[in-house]
Amino acid sequence: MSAKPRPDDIEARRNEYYARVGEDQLVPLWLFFKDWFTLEPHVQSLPHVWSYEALRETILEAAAIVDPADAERRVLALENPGLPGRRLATESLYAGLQLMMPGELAPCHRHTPTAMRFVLESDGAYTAVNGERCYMKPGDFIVTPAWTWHDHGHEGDGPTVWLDVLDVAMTHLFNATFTEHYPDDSRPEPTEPLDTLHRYGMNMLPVGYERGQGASPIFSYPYERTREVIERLKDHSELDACHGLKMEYVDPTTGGPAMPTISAHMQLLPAGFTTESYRTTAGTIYCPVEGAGTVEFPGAETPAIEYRPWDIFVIPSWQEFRIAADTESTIFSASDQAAQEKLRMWREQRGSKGS
Ligand code: GTQ
Repeated sequence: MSAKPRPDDIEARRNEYYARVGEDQLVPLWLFFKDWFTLEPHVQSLPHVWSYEALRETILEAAAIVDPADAERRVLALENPGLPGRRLATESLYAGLQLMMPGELAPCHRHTPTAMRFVLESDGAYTAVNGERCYMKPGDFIVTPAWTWHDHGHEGDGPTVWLDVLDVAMTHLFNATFTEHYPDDSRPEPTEPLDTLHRYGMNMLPVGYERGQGASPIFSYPYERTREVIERLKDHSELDACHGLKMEYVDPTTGGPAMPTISAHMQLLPAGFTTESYRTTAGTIYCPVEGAGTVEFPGAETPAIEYRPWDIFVIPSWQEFRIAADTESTIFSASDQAAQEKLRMWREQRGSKGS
């Protein structure tokens, strides 16, 4: 009966079909299956380092240009070179460098994105969460849970600089971003300083406390304590080949990550230690506190990253790397591992992909 359609005939019929279904908001999956269901992640973000020496000079210039009272926050977003125009450090995390000068106040607001701060320079500046002031010192890690009122102030001397990391790309993805400004340009009455640390962070909990409310009830994890823990452990601890001595900041009421979406860690690498090759789907933002070294990308053309204290570098999802510490290094990091684990998406690979 009918002959098999000629190849250019079927091609024409397909194209006519694609155009017609397209008008009805339909797309044939077979046209994009391979693009979407990749054998492994196709990552756009790139490894990148911002040197603190250069960053510091640049953010200080902003002091003369904008005031946090008008700008809401005086922050430079760290935009990944592989994500132009996206304002993101990795596909899932925003990172920004915030500056406060003596006497300044940043207005009080709250938003559904969760925020964390990692302090680079500070003497006498505070961030307040629900009115509880937390005076910042270099190396401190601070949690601002979703929908908590927060404001910043500076009562000391010299510039205060910290790194903000927020999960705002996730609230955008889920169309769940809300922001509210505290009424009348005011702020909550200050409460007892360090209250939450004493109430929840001393291996005890108030009777009847409802555990696991999402984020840690402790706002502040001072570097003094983190450093002491690492110092006390380092000489008699077996070092993980991929991580050295690596400790996670946790919600003490659950033992889980301090925030529902963002994981935060501090790791120590002894002088001369080189980690084994490693990769994880958790794109990670690093900030060394002490030490100097190199991040290498075995088998890739990506140039190595040299790090010094307070530099900020990003290692994207599924990027194989190893860290070689020239001098004893303590390195803070924040990633989306907490969110990925909850969604059962997180993976890691220890050792080289070739081996
Ligand atoms: O300090 O509250 O980098 O709301 C971005 C959004 C900081 C903050 C940022 C914010 C803040």
